[in-house]
Amino acid sequence: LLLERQLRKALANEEFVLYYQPQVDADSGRIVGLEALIRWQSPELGFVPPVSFIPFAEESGQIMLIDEWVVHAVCRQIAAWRAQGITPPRVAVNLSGCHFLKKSLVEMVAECLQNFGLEGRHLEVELTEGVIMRDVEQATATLADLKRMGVTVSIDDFGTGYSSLSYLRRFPIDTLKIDRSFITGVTKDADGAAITTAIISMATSMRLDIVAEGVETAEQMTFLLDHGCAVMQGYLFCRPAPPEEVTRLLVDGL
Ligand code: G
Ligand code: G
Ligand code: MN
Ligand code: NA
Repeated sequence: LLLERQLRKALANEEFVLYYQPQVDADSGRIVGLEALIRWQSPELGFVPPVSFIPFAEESGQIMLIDEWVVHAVCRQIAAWRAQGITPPRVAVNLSGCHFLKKSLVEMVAECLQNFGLEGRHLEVELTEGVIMRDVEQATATLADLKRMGVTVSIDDFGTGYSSLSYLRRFPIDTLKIDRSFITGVTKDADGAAITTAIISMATSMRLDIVAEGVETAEQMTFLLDHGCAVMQGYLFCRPAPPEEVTRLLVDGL
C-alpha cells in the first residue's frame, strides 16, 4: 500500500513534527500543561493532519512505531527545555488504544524517560473512555504501572464515549478533559451547559482534575470559571504551536 510505504519513509526520514498546545490556568494566565499533537510534513503530500493518517496507522499496525516516536520526541523536548534552564509543565501525549492495551507500553515509556533523565511526573498519557472499557483487566494493570511511575492519566474527549461512571472510581485516573463539543455549547444550548456543569461537579466531588477543551470565546471562559473549572485549552489562549514558539511562551508567558 502506498500510504503504508509513505508512513514508513516518514518515520525513517523524521518527517513528523510535534506541535504543543498550552493548557492554561485562566485565573492566573499561567501555562500549567502542554498537549503534544503530531503533524506530518510530507515532501510529496504536503501537510497531513493526524486525522488523515492516524486511523490508517492504527489499521496497518504502524501506530506502535509512531506512538513510540512521539513519546521519544516529547521526552527529548522536555530534556532540551530543562537543559536550557526552563521548567516545562507536564506534557500530555495521545496514545492510541491498540497501543495502550499492549503490555510493552509501560516498558517503552519507562525507557524513554530513563534515556532522557526524566521522571514519570514529567509525562501525562491521554486516553479515550472506549480504550479502557475495551480490555478492563489489561487497562487496569497498565494504569497501575503508570501510576507507580508517577505518570498521570487523563481521559480525552470525556463525555462522548461509554461513560460507565463506576470505572472512574476503579481506575487511577487523574484528569477529565471535557470534550470540545460540550464547551462549544455552554453559552449556546441548554444541553452543553448542563452536561458541562454535571461533569465539573462530578469530577470535583471525585477529586479529579478537569481541563476544558476547545475554549474559543471569552463567554465560554467566564462560564467555566463561574462553574469551577479553571484549566482550559483552546484557541482563545493559544493554538497548537511549534516548539520554538512554545519555548518563548514558557519563558515570557502567554
Ligand atoms: O490538531 P489535531 O488535528 O492535532 O489532532 C487531531 C486528533 O489526532 C486528536 O484527536 C488527537 O487525539 C489525534 N492525535 C494528535 N496527535 C497524536 C499523536 O501523537 N498520537 C496519536 N495516537 N493521536 C494523535
Ligand atoms: O486529542 P484531541 O482529540 O483532544 O485533540 C485536540 C484537537 O482539538 C486537536 O485537533 C487540536 O488542534 C484541536 N483544538 C484545540 N483547541 C481547539 C479550539 O479551541 N477549537 C477547535 N475547533 N479545535 C481545537
Ligand atoms: Mn487529546
Ligand atoms: Na479531545
